[in-house]
Amino acid sequence: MKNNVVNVIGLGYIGLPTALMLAANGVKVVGTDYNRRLVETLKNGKTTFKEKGLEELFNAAIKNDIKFATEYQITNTYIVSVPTPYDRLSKKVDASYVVNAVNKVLDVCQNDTVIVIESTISPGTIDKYIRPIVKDKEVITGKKINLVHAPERIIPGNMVYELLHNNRTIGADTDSIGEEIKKLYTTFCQGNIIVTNIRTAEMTKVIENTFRAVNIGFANELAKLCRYMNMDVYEIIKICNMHPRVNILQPGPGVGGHCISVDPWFLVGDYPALTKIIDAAMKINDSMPDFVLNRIYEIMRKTGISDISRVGLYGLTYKEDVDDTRESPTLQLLKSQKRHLGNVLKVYDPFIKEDIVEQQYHNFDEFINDIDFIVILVGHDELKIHLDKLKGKIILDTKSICKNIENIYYL
Ligand code: SAJ
Repeated sequence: MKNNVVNVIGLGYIGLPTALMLAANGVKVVGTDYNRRLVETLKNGKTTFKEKGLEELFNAAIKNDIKFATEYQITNTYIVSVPTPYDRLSKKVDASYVVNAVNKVLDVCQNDTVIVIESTISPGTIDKYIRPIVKDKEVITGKKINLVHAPERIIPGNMVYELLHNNRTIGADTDSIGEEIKKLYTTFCQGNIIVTNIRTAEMTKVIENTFRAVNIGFANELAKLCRYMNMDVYEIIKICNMHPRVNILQPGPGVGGHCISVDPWFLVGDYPALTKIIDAAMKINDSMPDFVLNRIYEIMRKTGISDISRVGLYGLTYKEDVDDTRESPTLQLLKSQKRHLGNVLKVYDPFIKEDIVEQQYHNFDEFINDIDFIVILVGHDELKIHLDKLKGKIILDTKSICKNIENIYYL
């Protein structure tokens, strides 16, 4: 890199590990976030979320003098990693955070700057929303600005390992800029780095998550079909997956997280007539929390449990062993229950220390003591280790982690 400092904008689940990884590998980094509290926490030597290997990476980055700030830095290389939500009605991407960040970068950046967008965006977002503001600024200031899209691919729960080992895609307007940014990522990335154009990079990222969403949707549809036919979906999937070309994913209580439950909607929002399979799969995934609510009701009737206050949900995060509750199936289920004027169910999650829902427990034993019927929505390791504590309870196991236990029901 011609200049010294890389300014990483947005220090969330992706921006923070990326900034730390670059710094730990010898790149001069300033991480910027508009959230003062978050920046203060980092400056005080504390990480802002839990993730395997993050603490060690943080210490290595601090040793190499990483800085954190709320201000955008005057430099020539920026990595933008801010949220890209979607509009729930139109299903289209909401690029306003990215646009704001790029605008602020344009105010301070030097001539011959590269702005790398890591945030997931729908195909065409850079041409539609980012390029026009960059072009305007180039005309007004005479600065040359280069845009790059380098979508992140890391999975929460294994982020640090995947940052190091996953292959990556870099979309750029010219080979030389693509290669320059490839060199930057090569400071830590041991996977293959493909350089392509920006639209292709945008499309591949969304398609990767759509592939997974559609396949989870298929597994969830099988769960519903097998429930209706009174068959064991897990045995069926296990046998089918012994075929050399079949690899069905696992059904579950719904799909959460900020990616798989969101990104495919970008395509449906922009091209509704051409995305029928994606649309159907997303709707099936979104219907799973209600399907679980129905199962709870069915099982209560079958087992004679009439007191809803003796029913408890295990797990609030969107998947196992992370502390992230974004789009979590449990939160979707509680919302739906409330909409149907139901009494709120008891809830416990070892990863969530603050009260974020009503009737939330912070002690597993107390939670277990206060319920007769446990609904497993997340397969945290904590539960897998203590399955013996579920003895005597009615169990609805939506993650298929309990085997050979009495009174067990599945999806
Ligand atoms: N899930 C199922 N059944 C399965 C697998 C997952 O119901 O067989 C559920 C999970 O419980 C969870 C949701 O799907 O609620 C998503 O979890 P995940 O582990 O499949 O994926 P994410 O959202 O944590 O991370 C994904 C990854 N993308 C792909 O696997 C294609 C990750 O590599 C991306 O970086 C990330 O999205 C992202 O940021 O785009």
